[in-house]
Amino acid sequence: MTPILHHYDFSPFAEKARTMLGRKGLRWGSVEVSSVMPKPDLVALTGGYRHVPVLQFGADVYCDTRCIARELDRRVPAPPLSDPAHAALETAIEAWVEGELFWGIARWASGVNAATVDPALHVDRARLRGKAPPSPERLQAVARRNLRTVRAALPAVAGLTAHGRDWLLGDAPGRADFAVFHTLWFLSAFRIDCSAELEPYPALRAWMARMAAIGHGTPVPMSAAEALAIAAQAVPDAPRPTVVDDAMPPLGTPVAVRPDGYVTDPVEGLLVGYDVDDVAIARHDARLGDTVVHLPRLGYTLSER
Ligand SMILES: N[C@@H](CCC(=O)N[C@@H](CS)C(=O)NCC(=O)O)C(=O)O
Repeated sequence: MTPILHHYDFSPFAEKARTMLGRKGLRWGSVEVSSVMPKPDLVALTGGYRHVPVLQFGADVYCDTRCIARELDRRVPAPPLSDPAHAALETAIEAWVEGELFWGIARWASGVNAATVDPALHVDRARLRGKAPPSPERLQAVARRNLRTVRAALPAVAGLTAHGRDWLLGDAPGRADFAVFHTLWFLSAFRIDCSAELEPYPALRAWMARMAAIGHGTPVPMSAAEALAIAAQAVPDAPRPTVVDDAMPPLGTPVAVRPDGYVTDPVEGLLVGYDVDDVAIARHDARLGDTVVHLPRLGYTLSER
């Protein structure tokens, strides 16, 4: 079954997913999503999740790049995106760079580019945080503060290449590589390129070039209408066997799942499966029929309805 990625070009998390699809050498349907709300087709597919990227296999919808990586490794095991020998370090590095470093770079690069991007982006992102739209002066002040964070974090990130090998942890690119790559890629995603900050780190820049050379596989442009029609015609996969975890509600419970830290609609439906990493929520929609939306457990809050 052909994977379909819902994404937009300057999204770093989408770049992570595109590079993972490239690592697998896949041909994939490429659906362009708006970078700001409203996103009626994406939200119809996910049942409320508005973030990007989202990966679709038929009537199964995978939200968040960590959930996407796990599913890609299940469906297309070789080459793996994660190395069991380094799983703990991969998780720690992913959480660190996609937290502290990512937000430093995002606030700095988007502040520097405040006047080069659509003003609707600033309004949308402030609303996503439950805040009023920022003034240009505020964006500049936030950018400057965050450059301090970036400069303090980069030496430790560069230290990941000090061993002189091609990839950060093992003999092949893994979750740590994809996480650091898309975070640093964001330095160059806007019109004013901020990647000069990497100049003191030649080994890191050489590693970035190796990561970029992985490419994106073969994206095939697809309309949102085509992707939704594929979901409507497909039947979701049977849920995988569920681990026993008495902290989770029983299967069949109506639940709502929402990303932490954002003002956004939850995904609502029936809990039909979970493992230690992800939850599976069954939904019924008049247009799409039955779908199953998959989300991570970490970074999301699941509540019983
Ligand atoms: N933890 C998520 C983060 C996704 C994320 O924050 N994506 C950004 C774009 S890079 C986003 O969706 N921003 C708001 C939007 O596009 O509506 C993941 O790993 O996929």
